[in-house]
Amino acid sequence: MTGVVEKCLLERIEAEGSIHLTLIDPEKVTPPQASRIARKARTSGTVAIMIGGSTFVSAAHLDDVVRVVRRTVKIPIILFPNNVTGISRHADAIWFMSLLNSADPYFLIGAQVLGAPLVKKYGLEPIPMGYIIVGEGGTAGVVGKAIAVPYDKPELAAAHALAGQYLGMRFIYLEAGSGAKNPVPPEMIRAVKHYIDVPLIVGGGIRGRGQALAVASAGADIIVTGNVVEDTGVRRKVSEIIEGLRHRRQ
Ligand code: 1GP
Repeated sequence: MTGVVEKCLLERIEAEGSIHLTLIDPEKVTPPQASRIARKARTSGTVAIMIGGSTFVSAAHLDDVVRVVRRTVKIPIILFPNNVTGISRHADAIWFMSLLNSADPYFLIGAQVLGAPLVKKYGLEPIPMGYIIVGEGGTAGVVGKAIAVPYDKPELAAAHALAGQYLGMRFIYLEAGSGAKNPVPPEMIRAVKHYIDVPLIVGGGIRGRGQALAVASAGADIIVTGNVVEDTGVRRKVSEIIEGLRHRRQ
């Protein structure tokens, strides 16, 4: 069943072609910083705020960050958990995700079994998503014990993505790893997009307008940026990236 946050994402993709989501890593920010980032990103045109990171953060701090973002902006807040500890009752939705290329069953189904009852108890909207780590993979790749798909094997990424779709996942995420030197290459995005019918999310290493435009032009429906919003100049950076997406639509 499609919930309100998922509907909002789908409608915005339908209307705008490619949309932007801002990722806030609770580990890297204080609640006031998170509030500032969310406000500026919202003003710049980001559609929703994702909150999550690859390593450990206390439940209390995560709750504080989600609460303050909720007070600051009216756009959807979607959790992006790396584990059961990434679930907060104060968000609207959660990427209910499986790391499709993990060698560890915990990240394929174990954490999901532990987390599902909490998602229900907190009334969070679960959005099923297949997560695929590619290229360097970064911290997410190490923590998730991923066998990262090399950038020069787009057909392998496409096979993972299609398997995710056939298993019922309603979004597919190609993750280069936060702070990746190079974002997911256009050839890989094109190959995946060619195979699947569900929306494609791409993130990791996207720092500016040109990269956002390349990723969107290759077929990404949702672009996620995290690192750039942790630096100064959030509004300028996010505006520039969204400007890149608009350029593609013209
Ligand atoms: C990481 O894809 C996201 O999970 C965002 O990556 O921090 O490099 O923007 P960046």
